[in-house]
Amino acid sequence: MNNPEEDKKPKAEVPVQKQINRRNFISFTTFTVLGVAAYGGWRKLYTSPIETLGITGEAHKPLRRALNKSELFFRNFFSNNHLVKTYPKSMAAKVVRKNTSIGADSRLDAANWRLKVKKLSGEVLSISIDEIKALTKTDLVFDFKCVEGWDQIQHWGGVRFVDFIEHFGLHPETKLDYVGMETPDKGYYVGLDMASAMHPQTLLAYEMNDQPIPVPHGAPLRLIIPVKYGIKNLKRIGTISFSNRRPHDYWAEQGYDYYSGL
Ligand SMILES: Nc1nc2c(c(=O)[nH]1)N[C@H]1C(S)=C(S)[C@@H](COP(=O)(O)O)O[C@H]1N2
Ligand SMILES: [Mo]
Repeated sequence: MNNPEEDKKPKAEVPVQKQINRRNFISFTTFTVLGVAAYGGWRKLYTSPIETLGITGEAHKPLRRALNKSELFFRNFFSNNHLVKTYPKSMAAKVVRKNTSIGADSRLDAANWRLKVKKLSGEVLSISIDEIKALTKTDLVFDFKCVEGWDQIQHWGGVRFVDFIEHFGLHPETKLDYVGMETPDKGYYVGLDMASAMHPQTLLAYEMNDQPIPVPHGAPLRLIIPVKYGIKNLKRIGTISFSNRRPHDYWAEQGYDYYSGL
């Protein structure tokens, strides 16, 4: 290569065909090396384990890791103490918009409704609506946002999730990463990261505009979680559970963002 004799020779003396062959060889080699690398990368992704079935549209783990990173960024950016903007009661809509009510549109058996809370010990609490109403009530007037593109200032009342946790001694459960909530018939379900569930404005709501929540809006108890889009605000809560694995999530299974944060 570094033969000085060779270097001195004018370029034109190298036969043209030879030059072309060398170029061809270089591009072929480069192409092959890149190709093998790309195939290897693709193969690695293709054969990587799939995320928990049914969640995040079954994304492969490396992709999920990228998603987790953006999720962490937003979690830190909107820290636990970051409060959502609130409004005076007078600004709350009198006619509240209604959206889908999957798992919450059948007749409500109010007399037999109980909130089931699955504790880590295996014990299942069965809590009546009166027990929940006996706890400190918090009102919240905020701008409710649906991913479909509408928003509305609404007034909800209920017990803060943190106060509920405190009252029922669920501290060990809050050490886990996720909270799962389902309708009594399991027709609709959401998974929530613990930080958002424990956000000081997250409510287990039983009132809308100072009245018991009407059935179309999630009677007798619904989730109001203002740091999330509407899809996570589960109506007619039946069961609450805690886990280190992502609980299944109705809309994430349809391809929506699992985190669905604002
Ligand atoms: N059980 C249940 N909860 C649900 C839904 C649903 O279909 N079923 N839809 C969600 C969506 S997409 C939105 S925007 C809000 C709408 O609540 P609203 O009907 O009281 O406006 O409820 C959320 N909670
Ligand atoms: Mo929504």
